[in-house]
Amino acid sequence: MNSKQTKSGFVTLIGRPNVGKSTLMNHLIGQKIAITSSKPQTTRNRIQTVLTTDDGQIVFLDTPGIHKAKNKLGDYMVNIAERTLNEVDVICWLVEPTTFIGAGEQHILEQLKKTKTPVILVINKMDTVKKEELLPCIDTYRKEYDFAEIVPVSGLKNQNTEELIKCIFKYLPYGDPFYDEDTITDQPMRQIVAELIREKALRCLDEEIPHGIAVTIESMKEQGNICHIDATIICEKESHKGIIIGKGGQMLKKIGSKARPEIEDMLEMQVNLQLWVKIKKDWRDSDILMKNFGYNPKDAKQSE
Ligand SMILES: Nc1nc2c(ncn2[C@@H]2O[C@H](COP(=O)(O)OP(=O)(O)OP(=O)(O)O)[C@@H](O)[C@H]2O)c(=O)[nH]1
Ligand SMILES: [Mg+2]
Repeated sequence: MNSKQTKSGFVTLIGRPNVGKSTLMNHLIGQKIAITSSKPQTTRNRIQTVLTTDDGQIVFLDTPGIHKAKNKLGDYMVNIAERTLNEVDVICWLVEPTTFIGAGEQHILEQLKKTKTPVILVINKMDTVKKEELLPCIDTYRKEYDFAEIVPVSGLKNQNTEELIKCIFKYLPYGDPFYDEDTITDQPMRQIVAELIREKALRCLDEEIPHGIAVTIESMKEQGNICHIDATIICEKESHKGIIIGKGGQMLKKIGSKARPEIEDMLEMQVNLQLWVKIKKDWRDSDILMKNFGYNPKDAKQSE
């Protein structure tokens, strides 16, 4: 069928929180699957997406930002991210375009030194600096590690992303695609809906609260041309519940009205979205509650 031999393999996107991993992944596959926000620690689970081209297939793993964890959820997130390092053909390490290598980057460098997997250094957000500022940045990082490639990109503005894809293919093994070409992600629809609601909550709410919320889908039923969705926003404190609901329910309404059109676009049908708010004290430090909200501590354990 194919005159040309195709390549296929797994590529993880790792880096500190907020460097733009999810934004880049969405642009690479040309569809919004992972949620993004200006607040660190947005992504909490490994999210797999698939890019199929004439050259073959790349399976991307978007991961939570690697940070100093302050609770069990944080540990879970960091373990999920670091675990991918040994499971892939290529590691893309995303960094900010600066010449300062902080403790966070040093920690990641130490993890990279333990693997034999080729590492592509992706200097993201190149749109925020002048071209001449990139060279010193490249030099700084080159001294720290023997990268397979160094590629500046802008995920947000889609700059130089074709070049990144070309570089990735260089390091993938020859082989048949893992998934059929229509496959975009492994995320179940309910999960994507829950994440879209969490994204809107993250974007609408201030500082402290977003880190303590989770979203669960209680029910999702199609009736004729309408999909009825009941979802619950979980938070940690009574005071947070008040803020999430807002005066006269205004905040909850705002979150719902931002999430609904995106869910409708995705499901290609009308949506009736009902949002509820519940308190689960300290859920981020409870194995049982975390598991309930889709963060199974078992999944984060190293398999070796
Ligand atoms: N200017 C600029 N901003 C970007 C770029 N990529 C991402 N951002 C912004 O950076 C912020 C974080 O983006 P995310 O994609 O959520 O970052 P992340 O690395 O997935 O973050 P975590 O999931 O928290 O680890 C958002 O406000 C993005 O709009 C870029 O190339 N240029
Ligand atoms: Mg992310």
